[in-house]
Amino acid sequence: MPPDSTVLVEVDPDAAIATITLNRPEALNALTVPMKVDLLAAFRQVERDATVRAVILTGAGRAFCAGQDLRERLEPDAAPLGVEVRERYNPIIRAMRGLSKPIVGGINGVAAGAGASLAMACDLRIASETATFSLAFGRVGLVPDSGATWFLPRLIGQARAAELAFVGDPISAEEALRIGLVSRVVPADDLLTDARTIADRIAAGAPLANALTKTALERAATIDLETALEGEAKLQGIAGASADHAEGLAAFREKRSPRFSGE
Ligand code: T3D
Repeated sequence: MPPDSTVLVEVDPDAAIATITLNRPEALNALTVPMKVDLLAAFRQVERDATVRAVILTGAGRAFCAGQDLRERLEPDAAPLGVEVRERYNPIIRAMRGLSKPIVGGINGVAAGAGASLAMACDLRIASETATFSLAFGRVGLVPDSGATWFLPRLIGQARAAELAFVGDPISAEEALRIGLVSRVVPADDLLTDARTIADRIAAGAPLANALTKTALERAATIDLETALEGEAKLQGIAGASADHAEGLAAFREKRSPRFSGE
C-alpha cells in the first residue's frame, strides 16, 4: 500500500499484529468516500490474513479521526446521508464488530463524530493524554451514527450517553477513562508502544478462543443471562475441542508458555 494512501495497513507477521492507520492528517483524518472504501478493504485484508491475530487502529498526525469530511458533504454530487451511512459507514462498523481478531483502538487525538464511533467500535481503547471524544453530530444538525447510539449507552450508561449525545461537549481522555469509555490513558509518546504491548498480549493468546470471546461479549449486550450461559457453554464446547486448548493444558503441565497455532 503506497505511503500516501488514505489508510495504511502494516502487518508484522512475526508479532502477528496489523496496524491500520487513518492517514489524512492534514484534515485530521476526516473520512472521505475513498477513505471509507480503503478502511473497509483494510479490515477485510486483515480478516483474510491468517498471520494476523490482533489489530491496532490509530490515526496519523495529531488526530484519531474528525468524522465525516464536511467539505466533501458540501460537494453537489455528495450521496444522500441515509445512503452514505447505509452503504459506506455501516459496512465498516459491521466489519469491525465481525472481525475475528480483537481491535485495540490507539486513540491518539481528537475522535469526533463518526471518528468517535470508530473508536467505540474497537474492542478496547487506549487513549493518549491528548485525546478528546466528541459526539459532534448534533453541531452539524445530525444524529449520532455508525453505531454511536448503540455503543455509547452500553459503554458508559444511558444517562452519560444522553448528555454526550444532546450536549455534545468534547470530553478529555481523563474523563473518558473515568466514565469507562477507554480502559487506559497514557502519555502521547507512549501510546503506540503501549497499544502494541496490549496487542502483543492478545496476539499471544489462542486465536480461536479470542474470536469466540469477542462473539460472546458482542452477544451479551442483547441477551438475558440464561441465553448467555447457554451461549458460553456452546462456545466453550468449540474452544474445548481445539488443538489450542490441548496446547494450553500441555504448557501448564510442562510449566512453559503455550504456543498457540489457531487450530
Ligand atoms: O455522510 C455523512 O455526512 C453522515 C455521517 C456523519 C458522521 C459525522 O462524522 S458528523 C460529524 C463531522 N465532524 C465534525 O463535525 C467535526 C468537525 N471538526 C471540528 O469540529 C474540529 O476540526 C475539531 C474539534 C475536530 C478539531 O479542531 P482543531 O481546532 O484542533 O482543528 P481545526 O483547525 O478545526 O482543523 C484542522 C484542519 O482539519 C482544518 O483544515 P484547514 O483549515 O487547516 O485546511 C479543518 O478544516 C480540517 N478538518 C477538521 N475536521 C474536519 C476537517 N475537514 C473536513 N471535515 C472535517 N470533519
